[in-house]
Amino acid sequence: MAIERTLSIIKPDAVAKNVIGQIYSRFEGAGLKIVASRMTQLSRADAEGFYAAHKERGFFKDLVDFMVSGPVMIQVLEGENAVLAHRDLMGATDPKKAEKGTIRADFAESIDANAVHGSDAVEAAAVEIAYFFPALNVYSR
Ligand code: RTP
Ligand code: MG
Repeated sequence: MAIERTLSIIKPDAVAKNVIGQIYSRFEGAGLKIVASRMTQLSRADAEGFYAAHKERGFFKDLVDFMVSGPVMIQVLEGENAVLAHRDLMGATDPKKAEKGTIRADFAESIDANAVHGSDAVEAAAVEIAYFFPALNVYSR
């Protein structure tokens, strides 16, 4: 099994709901370690840069508006097959389609306010981690 790192964002809706701890418990319960974390309020430039791959999509402006609507909690998770393990915990993008017991099924309101972000591949994770965390602020143990 490969030890991987992935980037997780607890989005403004879930931070506002005060469920950061409940979501962290799910990461820990699945064997994912939090090796860096930071609460921040994204600027439009931060959010547009982060989601640059989606800039031609019709939902891009709504996505950026939502991501800057309140503070987010950003973390690096580390563990066996972390990228897929994290996506499994998150559930489908649209919470109506998310499997029971997933973070989005339990905490998300809509496809826009869908509680969490997770990198979708190891290569994307490396880029996303570097976007938010300088190497010195990531702690392996
Ligand atoms: P994320 O990147 O946030 O982890 O979500 P994801 O991989 O499950 O979904 P992705 O396709 O990467 O889309 C990024 C975010 O854009 C919003 N979205 N809206 N209205 C729509 O059809 C639509 N499709 C995507 C969602 O908030 C999604 O999380
Ligand atoms: Mg995505």
